[in-house]
Amino acid sequence: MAIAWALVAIVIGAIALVASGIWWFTPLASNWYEIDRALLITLAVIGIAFVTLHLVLAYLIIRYRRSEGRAQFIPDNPKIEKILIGVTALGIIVLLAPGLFAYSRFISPPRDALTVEVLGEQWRWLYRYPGADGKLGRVNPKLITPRNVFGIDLTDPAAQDDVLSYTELHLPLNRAIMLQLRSKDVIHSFFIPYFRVKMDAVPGMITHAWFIPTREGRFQAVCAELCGIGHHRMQSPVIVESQEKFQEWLTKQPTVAATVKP
Ligand SMILES: [Cu+2]
Repeated sequence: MAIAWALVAIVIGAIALVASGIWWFTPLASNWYEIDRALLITLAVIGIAFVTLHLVLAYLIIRYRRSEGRAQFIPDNPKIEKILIGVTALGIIVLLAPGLFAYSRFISPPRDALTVEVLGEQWRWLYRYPGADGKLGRVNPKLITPRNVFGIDLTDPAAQDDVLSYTELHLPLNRAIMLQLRSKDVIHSFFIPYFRVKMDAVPGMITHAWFIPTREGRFQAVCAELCGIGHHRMQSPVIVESQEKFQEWLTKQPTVAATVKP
């Protein structure tokens, strides 16, 4: 009996926790409402399954406890099996479909997106913007020095006007952003919770993630992959501002030609 009541208490506690909202999502500040929708549908499906299964189990424990006689053994029941298979299949479809819609959008970024390079290293995030030519210059890990932390190929004409930010990520409001991620040492994961953006930065390869910031303000990027003793301080401010303010900030930042070149 105690087990049955414990199951009921778990169900009530779980519902109260969700209803209280203390661990609810941060308010969305990007275009990725599909991701929130997929999460909510997942929560609803597993929530219904969780509550139903726990309550059924509690009921069965009480109904067939020893003083009430033994439960009856039924070798098989095709009708119940058909219902269970049908409900389970439906549940899996409802769980998977919204994620596929979100994923199809995720893998088809807008063509006019602004490319920003994010470089992870133990333990900070560095950013590089294309200059007026709209193109990021070539990089080569062999060219990395304390001065040229990005490993930029200084002979590449496209690299000269690249703009570097060693501390903050500034983004223009309502403009599609394509992040291009690299790592210099171990696997990091670039995560901006308010934007629902999270992508691994892996040594030896370039990864991508895109989004549209839809709210002005200050946000935070963190590392979501345990990457060493300084992992907890691998974070940086993310500032979303109007196109004009963004442009003003960008022109004040050091370019490759002005700072990295000897
Ligand atoms: Cu990290």
